[in-house]
Amino acid sequence: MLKNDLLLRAARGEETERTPVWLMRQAGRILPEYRALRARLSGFKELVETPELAAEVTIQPVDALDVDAAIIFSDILVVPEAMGLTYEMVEARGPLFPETIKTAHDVERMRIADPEEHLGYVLEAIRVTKRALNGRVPLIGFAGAPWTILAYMVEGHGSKTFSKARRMLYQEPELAHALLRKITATTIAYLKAQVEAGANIVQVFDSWAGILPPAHYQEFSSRYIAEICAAIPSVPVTVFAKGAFWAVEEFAQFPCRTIGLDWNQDPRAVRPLVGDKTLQGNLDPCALYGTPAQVRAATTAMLDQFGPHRHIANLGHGVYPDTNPDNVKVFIETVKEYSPKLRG
Ligand code: 1CP
Repeated sequence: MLKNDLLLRAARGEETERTPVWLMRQAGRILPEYRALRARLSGFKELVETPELAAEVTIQPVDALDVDAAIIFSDILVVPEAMGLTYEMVEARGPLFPETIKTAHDVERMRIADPEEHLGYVLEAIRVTKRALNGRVPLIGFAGAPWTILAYMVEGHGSKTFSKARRMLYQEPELAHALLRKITATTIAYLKAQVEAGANIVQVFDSWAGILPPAHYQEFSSRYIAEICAAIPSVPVTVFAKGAFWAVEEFAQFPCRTIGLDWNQDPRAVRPLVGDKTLQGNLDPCALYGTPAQVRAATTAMLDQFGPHRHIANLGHGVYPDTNPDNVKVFIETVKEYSPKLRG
């Protein structure tokens, strides 16, 4: 039994006494306690692959920030690794795949991962976290959308353009689909296993949605996200496709419950397009660089735009590591103080 189930009730579309709030990337470098723990370790992967440590940093923001949900500390790139493509996390630079996907043979070599066998450390981290949370708040599980995972597997690292990955969609669409099918099968099994391990809601991150033209988005991304949503009927699913403003009406037809908005989207324009779906978002992460009074004003303006119900307050993307945690607290406290007033 959950003591605070605001997030789940809002996700299901039920009316709540106030708007729930959490932040994408809430576990991480904004917190001094995260940096202290991280400094004692060999690297990011040790943290991700040691369930007790992953659980500890998952719970840090619940203690420090009093958010309404925890998100399991992991990364979307554990999925390509489970399929057979190892990643490194280079300090201050980001992920790097020493080998990438180029040919049909490379795609054939990739396995549809077995969650217990290849991602057991994440499932164990979820179990440890659930025990330690003891029902304080819901736990969010997550995975990358197949297109975003393909982008890293083909490109090998972060990129502004992901032009190698996008080239594959034009030059070898069948090869891209073969890989996307394997990623989708892995992701469905993985998210189901996360739910079995204790995740109360899951989020699909399509971080690189916005670099595709709409026709390619339908052909190579959204149809696979729809498959994932249909395969997870037991908990609410949130779809966050950064930059894909054109896809919102399509998502409204998906068997998902919540649609994440980035800060480029106007909630007042989106609301009439999405029926009874819940919306999540969407304060500009840079708004947290303002003074506390500015953060308060930006947050109340955002809450006014979404209205009282079917909203989960969040940023429009992950919180930036150099954000002052005091301003993050102002954001959270403003949601808690102001959103009940919206209920009149
Ligand atoms: O030690 C460190 O602080 C390294 C930075 C870091 C962290 C804290 C990385 C490297 N990943 C994470 C954790 C992480 N990644 C979480 C934790 C839970 C939380 O939200 O609190 C989550 C949900 C992710 C998901 C993730 N990883 C995404 C999707 C969300 C998004 O931000 O769009 C993506 C694209 C990644 C890849 C990745 N991992 C790390 C970096 C620096 C990147 C981006 C690289 C790039 O620029 O392409």
